[in-house]
Amino acid sequence: MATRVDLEQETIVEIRYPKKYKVYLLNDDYTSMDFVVDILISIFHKSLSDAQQTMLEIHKKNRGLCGIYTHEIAETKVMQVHKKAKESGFPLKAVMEEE
Ligand code: TYC
Repeated sequence: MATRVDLEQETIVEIRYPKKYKVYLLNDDYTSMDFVVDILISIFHKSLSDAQQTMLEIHKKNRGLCGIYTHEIAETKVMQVHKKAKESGFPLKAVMEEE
């Protein structure tokens, strides 16, 4: 004869989230304020007033957070900033840092 035993089972699930990276713009003396605002709108999808605020923060504190992304997207944002800046003759730099 067989007896059915109902065992309670606990399942442990480990979820690993991808690391996130902060992308910052750095201040310099040559890039125009309008160009930085344009970058913040076109690459970081900020509103005009957000972009103006972030640009002034960078101007005063030397760097400002533009967004937090997965590695590949953060890398792409940095490359897009450098490409647009180079094309426009500005020395604007972006950096990424693990969160
Ligand atoms: N400091 C620049 C100026 O006075 C403006 C500026 C702001 C440049 C932010 C870069 O990431 C930057 N024209």
